[in-house]
This record gives sequence, C-alpha cells and structure tokens, in this order.
Amino acid sequence: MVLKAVCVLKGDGETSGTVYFEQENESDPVKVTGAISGLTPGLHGFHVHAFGDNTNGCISAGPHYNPFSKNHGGPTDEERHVGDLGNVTAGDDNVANINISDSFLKLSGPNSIIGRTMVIHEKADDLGKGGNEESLKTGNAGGRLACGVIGITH
Ligand SMILES: [Cu+2]
Ligand SMILES: [Zn+2]
Repeated sequence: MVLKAVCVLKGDGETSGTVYFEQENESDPVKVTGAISGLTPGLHGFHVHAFGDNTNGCISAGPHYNPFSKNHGGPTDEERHVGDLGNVTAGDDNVANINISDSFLKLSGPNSIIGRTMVIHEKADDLGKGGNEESLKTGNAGGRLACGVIGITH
C-alpha cells in the first residue's frame, strides 16, 4: 500500500512551500519532493523536528526528530538524527526544488514522521562537521524560516 503525506510550510516572512512524501512499501525509502520559495540563493538546512506543535511558531516544533538518541549528521551518515535531511539549494529565483530519497524516514510504525514538523532554516546545515558542540545538535543551521506539520493525504 502506498503511503502519502504532505506538509505546507509557512513562516513569519516570505518563505513558504509544499513538500510531498511518498513510500511504496514500509521497507522502501521515502521520496520527498516539492518546492520552497522565498529563500536566499544557496544552502538551507532542512529537517524533520520532533513535535507537530506550532503554538509558538516554528520554535515549538522542538529539536530534530531523534528517536535513537544519535548525534546530528548528514543524510548519508549512519550517525544522524532520523530527521536529518541535510540541505536544499535555492537558485537565483529564490526557489529550492526538492527531490530526496531517504531510507531513515518512515510514514508508518512507531517512528513515523506523520504529525511531526518539517523546518526550513535560514542557514546551511554543516552536517555535524562544524567542529563545535552545536554542530552535533543542530548543524548550526540558524533560525527557522518556515515550518509545517506533516499530515496524511491521499
Ligand atoms: Cu531544523
Ligand atoms: Zn539533526
């Protein structure tokens, strides 16, 4: 059974976007597609954060989703948070087109990302290679430009 989810990202500024998630079978990678606009050209950290809570804006989403108590890393690292999707790249048109396949994300089961929050950040994620303590928690990706709760769709 194909599992599908969607996330509409919004923030206080001009950044907004829509991200789609699709998983063919429970053991398959999750395909993440979509686009985010209103970004400065270059790299922007992109993560699943722990909570689907937006009561005080994107900050209420809490830290990166990390059910296995790992350090922050990049999407191709073994040592990473489940939510660590690395960076997306915005072009001169201020749009980042997203096309990611990730085998840590799940759309079902105890570690499902449904009901959690996607966040797009102000700065590049250093993927845990920044050489300081914060790098192993957040990748030094800076402020949260926009976010949205990941919901089930059809
Ligand atoms: Cu983040
Ligand atoms: Zn992380």
